[in-house]
Amino acid sequence: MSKSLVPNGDFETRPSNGFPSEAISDGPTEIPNWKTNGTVELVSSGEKVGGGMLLIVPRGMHAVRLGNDAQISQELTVEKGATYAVTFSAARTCAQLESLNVSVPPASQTVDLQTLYNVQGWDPYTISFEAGDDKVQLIFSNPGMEDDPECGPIIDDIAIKKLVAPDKPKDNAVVNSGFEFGPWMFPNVSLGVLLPTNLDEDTSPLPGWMVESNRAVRYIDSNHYAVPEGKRAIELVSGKEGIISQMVETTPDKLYSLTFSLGHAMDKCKEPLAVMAFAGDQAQNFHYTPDSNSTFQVASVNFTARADRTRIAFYSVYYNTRTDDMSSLCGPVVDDVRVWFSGSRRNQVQVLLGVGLAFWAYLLVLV
Ligand SMILES: [Ca+2]
Repeated sequence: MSKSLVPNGDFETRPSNGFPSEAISDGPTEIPNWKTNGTVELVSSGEKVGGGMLLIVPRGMHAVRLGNDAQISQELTVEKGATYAVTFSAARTCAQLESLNVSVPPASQTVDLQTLYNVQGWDPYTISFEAGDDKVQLIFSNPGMEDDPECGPIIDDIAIKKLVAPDKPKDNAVVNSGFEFGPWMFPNVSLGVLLPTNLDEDTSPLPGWMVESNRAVRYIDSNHYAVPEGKRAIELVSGKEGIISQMVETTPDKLYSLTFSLGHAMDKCKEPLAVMAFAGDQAQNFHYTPDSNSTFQVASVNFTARADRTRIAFYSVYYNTRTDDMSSLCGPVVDDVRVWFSGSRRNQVQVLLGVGLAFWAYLLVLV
């Protein structure tokens, strides 16, 4: 088991009176390492609830279900002042509006589980916090009050990772430009990690970046997806409702280029794939054009900085789904984002000249 898992974060540690599914005793089940409040149940893979619905256990044999207003918590030893990302898997049990509140007081975030991002019915998510002390309480609670007491979110695989602030490269104004710094990902989970809304750039689970929208973007790894550069990238899975952005340092009135890799994750995502890229007052959309030699292409936007900070942002132009199940959400991949001083207009002129020459060459071939 990974050292990033919090103690009994996968709920596979056997309670002293056995798992409820073994029906050894009728007493309330304790959950080793966790404190509980309200109706918290250890559920087993293959178990059904009233109505015959099969409970989803993300991984392994066991997970927990939080009933109305119920919570589980655990005290963690951390490094005061450091920023941490918590990765956990969550599933909803009923086709109702379910959400999960994750808090490390005073930080608190509610994750919406209404959107099903893939057909397996569960997804890994991440949230982050800055440790105000060397002991913190990690609390998962179900803020819902549903009519059916058998509803309520299921959680599993809770892991924690201390985030390291990436160095700022000399020739690139973008921090964490290749998305290599981010939350914990289980090496054998193929679903990536969803990054929900995060407007606080100082404590983002993806250092340097914000998720501005109310839907999530997916953090993907090269073990399971095609990644343009390094081991990690972002897949924009929520159309115009999944926006990642960063405020980069710029010098007013200077000309810059934003370049990035636009790719296909090779996850059976149905094309067309396209992103809208923003840099200052410029916005441009780019379609991914498949090339047999590569899973990505490089795109660029030129802009003149108007202030000492310029916003760059990306969203997916389309709402894409996978071709095999027609419902799992997917989209274009963005990686290797660079903002650099282009100094003069020369580069732009060269590109235009190049395009012009190619056009004339094309005409000559036609003739
Ligand atoms: Ca990368």
